[in-house]
Amino acid sequence: VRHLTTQDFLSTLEVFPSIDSTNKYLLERVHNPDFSGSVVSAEMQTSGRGRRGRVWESPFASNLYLSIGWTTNEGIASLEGLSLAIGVGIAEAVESLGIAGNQLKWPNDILNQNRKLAGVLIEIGGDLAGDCNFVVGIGLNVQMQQLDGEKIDQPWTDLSTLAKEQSITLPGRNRVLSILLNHLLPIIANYSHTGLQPYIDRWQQRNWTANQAVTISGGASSVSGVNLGITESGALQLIVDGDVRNFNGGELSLRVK
Ligand code: BT5
Repeated sequence: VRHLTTQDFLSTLEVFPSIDSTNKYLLERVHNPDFSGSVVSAEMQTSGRGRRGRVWESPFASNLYLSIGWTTNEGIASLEGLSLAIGVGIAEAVESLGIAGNQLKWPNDILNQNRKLAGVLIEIGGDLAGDCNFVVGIGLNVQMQQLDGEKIDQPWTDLSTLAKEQSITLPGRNRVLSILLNHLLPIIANYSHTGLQPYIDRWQQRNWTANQAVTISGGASSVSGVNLGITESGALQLIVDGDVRNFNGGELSLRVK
């Protein structure tokens, strides 16, 4: 087993004017050593993807659509909970711009005052017990343009709106990208040593709907309970009918009850 280091990343940085999906592009190539550790971004995506076949609206300029890909022989288990740590990294990067009030919605959304600012999609290929390929995809709204109002079926926001609301001057988008990478690459490179542990409190501090009644659903079934936040392995913990129960997995979605 060889541990990753930050030097294993940013071997290449590709910027596309337009692409179908930065995640798709990198997932198809990351097994090739030339692509391990690479970062791919685009000005727009024609089929930006979310989880479970959902769409990530990706209009031209000036948002960030970005994927970070690498191979590892440490197996999939070494990266359990990574999407939660990535959420913490994005929230802290945004806060370092001076923007307050970010919240994390399990498992993978970054919200600000109940509006979605960013989403994370981790995709995995290869041999899950051994050599596997990881792609972390991040969509961060910087200045949403050219989007007809009804396209996104939930409240959303972007950094420029938040900056105005909070009377902050935003740096340029390329600077935002570099700040984001400076937060995320060390998290990813060190994750197989650190695990989720250093991120749990930082996640809990930003837990959207902490101690509130929520419903989680997956497919046809749903469960309601009080949101206690995350466990050591990144499961969501709810009090359901007086019992503490843990819910795992990327197939579930959370909403306010
Ligand atoms: C996500 O999925 O939040 C993961 C989004 C990951 C996007 C990045 S962009 C770079 C890389 N390449 C890709 O192809 N994807 C990744 P999910 O939790 O399933 O949320 C999807 C839902 O978010 C949609 O159903 C809408 O409700 C909402 N949504 C779509 N586009 C949005 C946007 N630009 N801003 C805010 N919310 C959006």
